[in-house]
Amino acid sequence: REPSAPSSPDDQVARVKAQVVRKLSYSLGKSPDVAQAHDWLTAAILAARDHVIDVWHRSTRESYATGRKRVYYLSLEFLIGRSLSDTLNNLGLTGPMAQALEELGVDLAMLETMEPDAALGNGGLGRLAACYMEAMASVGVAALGYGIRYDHGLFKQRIDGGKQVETPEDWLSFRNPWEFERRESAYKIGFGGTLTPASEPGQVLWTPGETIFAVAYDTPVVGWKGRDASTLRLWRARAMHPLSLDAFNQGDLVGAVAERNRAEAISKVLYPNDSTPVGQELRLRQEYFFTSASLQDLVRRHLRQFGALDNLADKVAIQLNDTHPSLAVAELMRLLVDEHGFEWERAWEITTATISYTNHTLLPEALETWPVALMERLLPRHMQLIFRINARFLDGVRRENPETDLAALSLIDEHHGRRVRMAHLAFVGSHKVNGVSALHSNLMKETVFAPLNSVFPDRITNVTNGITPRRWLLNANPGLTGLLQETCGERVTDDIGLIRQFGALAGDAAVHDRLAAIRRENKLKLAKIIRQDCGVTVDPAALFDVQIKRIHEYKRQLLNILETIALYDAIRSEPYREWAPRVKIFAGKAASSYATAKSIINLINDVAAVVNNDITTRDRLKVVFLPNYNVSLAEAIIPAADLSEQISTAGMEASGTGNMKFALNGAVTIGTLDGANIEIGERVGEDNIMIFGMTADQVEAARRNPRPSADIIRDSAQLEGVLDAVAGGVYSPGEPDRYAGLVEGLTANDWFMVLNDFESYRLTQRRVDTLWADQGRWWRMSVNNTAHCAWFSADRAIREYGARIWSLSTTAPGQG
Ligand code: DL6
Repeated sequence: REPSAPSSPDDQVARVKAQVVRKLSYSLGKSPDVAQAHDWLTAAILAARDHVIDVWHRSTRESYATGRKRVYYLSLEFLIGRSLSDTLNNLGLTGPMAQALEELGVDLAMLETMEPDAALGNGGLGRLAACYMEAMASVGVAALGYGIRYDHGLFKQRIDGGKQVETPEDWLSFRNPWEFERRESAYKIGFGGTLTPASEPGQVLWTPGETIFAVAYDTPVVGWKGRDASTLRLWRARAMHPLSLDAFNQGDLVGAVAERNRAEAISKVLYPNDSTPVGQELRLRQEYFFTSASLQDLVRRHLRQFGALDNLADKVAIQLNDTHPSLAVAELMRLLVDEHGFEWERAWEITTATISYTNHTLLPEALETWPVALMERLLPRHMQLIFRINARFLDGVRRENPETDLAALSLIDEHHGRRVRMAHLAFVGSHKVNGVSALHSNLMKETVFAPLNSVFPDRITNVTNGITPRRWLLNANPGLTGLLQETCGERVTDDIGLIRQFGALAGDAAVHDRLAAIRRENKLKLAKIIRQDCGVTVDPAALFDVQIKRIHEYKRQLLNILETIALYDAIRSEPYREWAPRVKIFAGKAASSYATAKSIINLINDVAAVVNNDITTRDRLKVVFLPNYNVSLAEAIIPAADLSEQISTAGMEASGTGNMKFALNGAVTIGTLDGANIEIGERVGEDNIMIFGMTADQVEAARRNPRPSADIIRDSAQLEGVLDAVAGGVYSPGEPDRYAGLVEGLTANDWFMVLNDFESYRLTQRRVDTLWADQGRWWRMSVNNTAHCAWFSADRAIREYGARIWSLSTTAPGQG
């Protein structure tokens, strides 16, 4: 099932060249002599897309012919980034395309940097969905991802005077050459309206007060070596009546397009928030819109293929990526009961056997709930169904054990003004519920889901997250990939598990030299970006210490910058000591409404301004905040990192996936015993990871019985000085009070254990200095990280989902 190969490399180049020129002429209407760079980019994408389509059609035909089970991955976010480079790489066409373009006088690498990032996600959850789409195509799982085709993805971030400024993202401004609009696949999505009993008992006729269309846009996602292609089907909202001619003719130009604007608002913007649900109607409309369209679509496909819905669970697995698509439980019940005449019990059996749910956070503020009153107004039939699901569930529990605390189990939270608990709905309506790291899955059982876990003790399982090695190693780090091919065999790209053999070379000085040269190359590239974007010159010989992720108090960029200040103070007080030169690199976006996170960005930039202009520390310490963190920037930063900062408050980061990308690329982790850090530590060995700080149990105990902050500050040699400097305006002389509130907050309630973990973190950083000074030791650690992280491949994760959650018969071996 390899892609069909032309007879010789020269033929292949000639063929690709002809394809690009043809696209330029006949799809874009440009001749090579007048084509602009973006025309070449589009032509190259369209040519690559044709190759993907061949695979895609073959995959689709095959899945219909064999009738194998399909996985439907419902996610409000797909953080795709760029696609050209990965697609060419997966198809084995990078060389031929580069050569073909070169002969046309165009540089492929330059074109690739012009492709806009598809930023249809906030962070880890959305990037995970994108990795899984590619991994499913690589291991041979028939899959469709469903989401929303936002006109505007995650906002662009600029740093002005040290502060985050948000501007709209506009990835569609040059259209999206990867996608196909499917006007024929449009579904009606209803909101509001009235309910009347239908002729059959139990059935209800819902007459929505408002109806809009969901129109499909399909993008094929090709797997490694063109093995298979999955489909990403994103929904765009369209009005039933885009223009009211009556209103227009009466001069009411705004009223004439009011319906259109209201409808299209649904797919207009991604919510720039991944940790607190925005309690707004539009968000709920988005959730129902894409869930309903997706379920209608998969039910229609199933009926077309199999003629009946009774075997839905045998042929379909629906995975809910967090609670955003939880309404799928009620919507599938509505479709089965009201539209297809199933009696309740059978419909419930089918629903729960088909659906499963992944939880990605235990943060209370991120666990979605919706007011019953809002649900009743917007989705009256679904609210009725949810009440019925709840009543039957609670009745069953009461019958089994009359003593049970039903309020804790109920799908309705009665304590905060009657709200629907979406996580409970997803949990009760699924046959399996998974967490995303071993620790997180255990905490699910012990904390938020403890009551539900006692009723369904076999329901919670764990699938530790994974990342696609194609994007995050093969493509992002060609130098390291080349070395791995030399040392572990060419097949390492097909079977990432083979990198285990690299571990045998952990003490090999020649390998260390090669690694040092590769890393230096990657650092030089990053240094160029830093100079362009931050105006700061950094030395590639310095230790690149990196924290890149959403800015959040629990991720503790604040701990990092406070320790940076401590280091800065220490260097200044002992300028003649041999300090390991460091570049502290930060990047990440703060939710626009999250004032504390924005203040942390401001502080990092203020500290950078002071440190980078101080000649006493100039060769030893630099601090940079790279603006507009996105997938492409991560691809440039990760292969250049020496130290990976994974320093969340223990028990709060569900898994992390950045931690895996860094470790696979050979960075050493400094981290807490949190999320997947624990599993990384288990694999790479405790000598090859720098663990510090409190455990999740200790955090919990400290929250119940907090230590006075004065005591904590007294126990540290430097913390007091650091806090005083920040609070007193040393880093914000123009506005001395700028961080007084931030520091006051920390000392009043150290919820995220920044003060508590400070000293342990600081001392561990000094151990890092010592290890860095012994480069032989450092590269040994680096080799051991790369060699033992194949397990974090998304292919392994997908196989676990396939075996334990989706009941897929087999997926091909290999690949980690
Ligand atoms: O599972 C993917 C990713 C984890 O790696 C992160 O640890 C976790 O924070 C993130 N969760 C979310 C949840 N947001 N909401 N709602 O983004 O998921």
